[in-house]
Amino acid sequence: MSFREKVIYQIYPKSFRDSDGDGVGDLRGVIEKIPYIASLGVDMVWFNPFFPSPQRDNGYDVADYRAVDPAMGTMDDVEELIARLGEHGIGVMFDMVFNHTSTAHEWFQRALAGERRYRDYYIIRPPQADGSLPTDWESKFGGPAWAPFGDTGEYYLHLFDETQADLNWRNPQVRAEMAEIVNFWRAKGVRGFRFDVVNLIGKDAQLRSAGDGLDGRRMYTDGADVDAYLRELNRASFGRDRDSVTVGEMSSTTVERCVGYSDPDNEELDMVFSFHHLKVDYRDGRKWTLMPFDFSRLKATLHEWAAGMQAGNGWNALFWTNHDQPRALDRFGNATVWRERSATMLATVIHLLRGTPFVYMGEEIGMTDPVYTSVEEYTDVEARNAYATLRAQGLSEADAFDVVHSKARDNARTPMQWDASEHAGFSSTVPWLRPTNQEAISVAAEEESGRILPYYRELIRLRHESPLIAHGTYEAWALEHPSVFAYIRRLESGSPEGPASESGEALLVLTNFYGESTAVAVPEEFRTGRVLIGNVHDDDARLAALAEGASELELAPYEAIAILAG
Ligand code: TEU
Repeated sequence: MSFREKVIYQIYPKSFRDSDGDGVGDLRGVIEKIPYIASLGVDMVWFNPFFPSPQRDNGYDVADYRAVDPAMGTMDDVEELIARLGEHGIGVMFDMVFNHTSTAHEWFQRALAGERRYRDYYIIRPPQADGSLPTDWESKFGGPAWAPFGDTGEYYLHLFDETQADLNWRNPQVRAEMAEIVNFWRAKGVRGFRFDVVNLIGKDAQLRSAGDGLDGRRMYTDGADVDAYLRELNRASFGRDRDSVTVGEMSSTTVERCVGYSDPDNEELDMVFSFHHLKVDYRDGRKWTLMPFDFSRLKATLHEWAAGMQAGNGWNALFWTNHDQPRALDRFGNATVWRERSATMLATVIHLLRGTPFVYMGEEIGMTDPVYTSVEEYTDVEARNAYATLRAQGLSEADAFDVVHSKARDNARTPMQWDASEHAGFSSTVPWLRPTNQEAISVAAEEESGRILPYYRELIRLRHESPLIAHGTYEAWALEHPSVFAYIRRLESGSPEGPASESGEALLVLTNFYGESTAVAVPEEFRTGRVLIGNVHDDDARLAALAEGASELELAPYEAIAILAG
């Protein structure tokens, strides 16, 4: 099965299920929940890092790529997990954090101890002649991107936390090490690999300052060498498996570069995560601000990426939420009045688009951001730094709290809500992050009478059954509509996966992003069509009106409807 036909489920292991009562999720907890995962119908599970780590960035500070953090389990547990998921035909995707290691990694420690070989694994520079830092680059988590390298008087680069030292990919030994790590996991049956911020591995060869008063990102993002490094990694590791599935996380990138990374002819990666559609509620492009989302920008961005990637033969990973993003329901839907409707609408947008859908744990039951009342409840290094910065900029405690409340990555990291019990069925004790509304939102409640979970199962089934959804082309529709996002998918009868019927197949997807009903034009070929899936169940009269000559369809609040051409 091609990655184009798959749906991938993301599990944040720290928050999925705690099997041993320490308040932190673990691999045995995931094993317990395999029947649930299998019931979703997903094809692969992406696990956030569970490798040994000081946990300064929740596992993205890896101290050993070939072992399991004792708090998460053992190597036996990983092997059992891979085998047991495999019995259900579900593959695993591991998170390869290859732009940087933890400073606790043996390589960094040996570099600090003066071993030349390992010093060359990192990016270490003396200060400039005037004593200032080597470049003007800033850390993504705030502050400068350089920290003192022991007492040598030199500095090492860290684009993220100070304990996440950037690796020197110009060094062929580093590249060989990374390929060997992938091969270590391939030998254990791992076929999926997600590469963390992988478009940052090819920094400016001379490591120059950007000098633009910004954060320096143009000097280290999408560098000229990234493609060559990816191709080399592909050939030396995952490219040897016909059934591998790879996705690169691309920070601040462009459609053009992502076409290059994911065009199969280039033999780099299968697909990319990009984030521009999740920045439409950033004021002036800055994350730690408050702003309602800009719908016209959201549409323009989704369209640009769908059309642009198709034109260049690239492939998108499709997602609304992950462990770094607040819950989409709170950003683009209405989590209070229209929770079920807006959750299923958002799901429809992603699952029927051209690309491979990713479901982030809890999204399929309509989980929302936690309702915390104190900044102390936020644990993430980025949120803590941001709060301090906002306060230093003069924001009141209340205003700084509001920003953190809506933007913190902790929002997506609260425990999976299995049932309404005190600790949400996640743990027998107080979890590391507190769930706040499991009485209303849980797997148990959804299984009993919810609408979101069955809808996700149906969307996942459709991706498997419909070559039109997996392989069809994308075409914009009603791009100027102020509240509807719409598109058409087509599968020509001549195409390899094409339908038997001579005319081909076509699907119209209409989604209303607002709580008021609105009318949208329907192209003639769909007026006598049939509904493939929708989240409002009184279609009949409206479709009859269309068949009798109406040219518009009235969409209910947050309605999603997909119509197959008749
Ligand atoms: O994230 C990369 C990244 O730059 C962002 O998602 C970032 O966390 C966010 O924009 C800050 O506002 C990846 C991982 O997904 C993330 O969890 C890690 O913290 C980061 O890399 C460093 O490894």
